[in-house]
Amino acid sequence: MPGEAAPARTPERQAFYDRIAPLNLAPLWERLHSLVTPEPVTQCQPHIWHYADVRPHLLQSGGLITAMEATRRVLMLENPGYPGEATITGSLFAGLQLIMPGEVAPAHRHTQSALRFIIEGRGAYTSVDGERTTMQPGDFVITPSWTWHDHGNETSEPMVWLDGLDIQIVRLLGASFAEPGANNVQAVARSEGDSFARYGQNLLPVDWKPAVKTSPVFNYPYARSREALVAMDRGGPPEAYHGHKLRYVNPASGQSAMPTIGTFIQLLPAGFASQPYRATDGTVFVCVEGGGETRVGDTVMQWLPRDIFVVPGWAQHTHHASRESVLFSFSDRPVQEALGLWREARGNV
Ligand code: 1HN
Repeated sequence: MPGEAAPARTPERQAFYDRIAPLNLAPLWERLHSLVTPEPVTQCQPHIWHYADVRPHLLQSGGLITAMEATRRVLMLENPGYPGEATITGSLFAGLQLIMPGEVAPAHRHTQSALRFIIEGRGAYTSVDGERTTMQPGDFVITPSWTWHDHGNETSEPMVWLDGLDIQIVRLLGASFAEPGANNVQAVARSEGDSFARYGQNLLPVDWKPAVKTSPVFNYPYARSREALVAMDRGGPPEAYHGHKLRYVNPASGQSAMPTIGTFIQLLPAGFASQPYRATDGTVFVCVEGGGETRVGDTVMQWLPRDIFVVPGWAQHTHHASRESVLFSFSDRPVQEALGLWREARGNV
């Protein structure tokens, strides 16, 4: 067990540290207590972005730069505890992407995996390795690692979605690769709905073997997720800590739909108040429907549809739904689970 604090820094010791510093040597005993903490210590702060506050600025960015010039016109949601670090939890990236009518966000690929959660507008498409999917509010759409992707809005309304990426995880591991496409818009190679038909119906092509860890289903439509939650609610009482909560899975493995980002959707019945809960994965929530509040210590975050909020890892929290509410969420839980690190605590412990 590390001690409570670093040993005293005497002048003699300091002189020694100064002598070894040019050799790129440093004493562990000065740092041990802050490196190996008895419980998680994070810079991540609870924070909420109200969509009504963000939206006017996001739309202004539409007049400032084109999606083509920006490559991706995204306003990053930066955690106030990590200023300038392009992260919302410490391990994950989140941003709001705007694509205006008639625009194209040009094709590229990278080793970072991305999720899209559709916030506003309906009918723009994203294309993943030659297959397009049309996006509707509440849909959860995946861009797997190293797949070509471009987006286009052929509707007459702006389209906004939340991007979630494993940027900081890939950076930590030194595994970032990226390249632009030969063309801005990928050629369509398969008809729309092909992946959903093959992989999204509790059926799999008879001779198919998964080549990658990411789910072959790349659009999980909100209509289906919602139907499942509503049926669960009709079927019985909510679970005390999460209400009715489901995780999105890769149907070929039963594992999380994305290898590095866990994604979840939950229904909180009107008046439901969850019991205190915490887990080591800092989590980003989006209110899809309803309204309520989430408490983290002394911080109260009141949410309405399209609001986005973050609960730091290991921070005890409770949700209260004033109306029947649906929350989408994502975290690095699958990474922690794969490494045997994920922990949760239920109740006031
Ligand atoms: C990216 O490629 C997209 O493809 C969105 O839509 C957000 C944030 C950081 C780095 C790459 C996209 C991104 C991103």
